[in-house]
Amino acid sequence: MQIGETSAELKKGGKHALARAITLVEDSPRFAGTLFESLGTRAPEAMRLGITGPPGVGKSTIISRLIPRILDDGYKLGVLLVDPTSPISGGAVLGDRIRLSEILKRNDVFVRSLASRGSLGGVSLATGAAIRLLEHWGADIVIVETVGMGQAGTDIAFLADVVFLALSPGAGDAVQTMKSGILEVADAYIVNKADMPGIPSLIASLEADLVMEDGSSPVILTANALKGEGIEEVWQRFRELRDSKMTGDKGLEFRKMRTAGELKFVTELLLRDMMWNDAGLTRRADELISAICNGRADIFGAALTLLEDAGLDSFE
Ligand SMILES: Nc1nc2c(ncn2[C@@H]2O[C@H](COP(=O)(O)OP(=O)(O)O)[C@@H](O)[C@H]2O)c(=O)[nH]1
Ligand SMILES: [Mg+2]
Repeated sequence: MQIGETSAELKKGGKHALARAITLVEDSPRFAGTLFESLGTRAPEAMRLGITGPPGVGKSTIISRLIPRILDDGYKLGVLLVDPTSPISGGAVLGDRIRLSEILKRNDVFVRSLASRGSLGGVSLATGAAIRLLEHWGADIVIVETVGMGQAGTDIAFLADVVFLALSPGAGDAVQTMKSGILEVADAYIVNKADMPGIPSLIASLEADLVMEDGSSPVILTANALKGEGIEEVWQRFRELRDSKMTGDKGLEFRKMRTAGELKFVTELLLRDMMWNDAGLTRRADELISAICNGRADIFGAALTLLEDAGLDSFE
């Protein structure tokens, strides 16, 4: 199918076209440009919720509980899982899983896994692009699940309006290694598996580690996602936090900061893609590699030569 046809179908709300479009941007960043050009004017922004945290704490289970709740409010919903190890229905109890699979057939919900391309839950170009494709498809809300621990995985803050960090007892040790990383980019915390022992001490260690800028206490919610308890609170708090963070001058500042990060990221990625797919530059690189190995050139000199050949020689 042609890109033009795919984008027309996608804008009409076609789930197959949306899936095809996401595959296209995953497979080739270069085609993303053509695709977005054919999609035309910018789609309205969705409300974006990031749910991150160590593996196994119940992120997917929380999301599988949020899906019917959000649809009940009449919103069109897109879910991206940058964590293929944990399918969306993986955490749900049997009866719910059957019900969820029925729900996922609806036209107002779309769930898709994305490869994290090697980085630990790190978001790829495809994640940002897929969010925008979901917006063109008409999503009001987009949820992104990522694996986030310590310094790794903080990129989610560049894509989501509000980030919830999910933890569970047993992942308590993880809190110690999370300082100055994912712990700080989170807007709120979900302590999941409330049915298990160790909840109070996990909350206490979180509170001890979190000093909010304005002296207020951090938002720490508890949930038992398996039973669906605490999910309503997650949904309500998301909307409150989103409203306060994304409106007014502060919201505009945040959007700019976020856009700057993403623009840089995408530009660098496209540059890399262009350079290493250029036959002339690849040949030149091969020559330079031999020269370096033979002691006739140094790495930095060779790199600058490549950039010069690519037309990027004006370091001012
Ligand atoms: N006891 C208990 N187990 C849960 C709860 N929520 C999720 N789980 C289980 O924890 C495991 C990991 O859940 P999953 O949602 O895949 O975690 P993720 O890796 O963070 O996405 C699954 O076996 C779930 O059934 C909960 O509230 N209580
Ligand atoms: Mg998961």
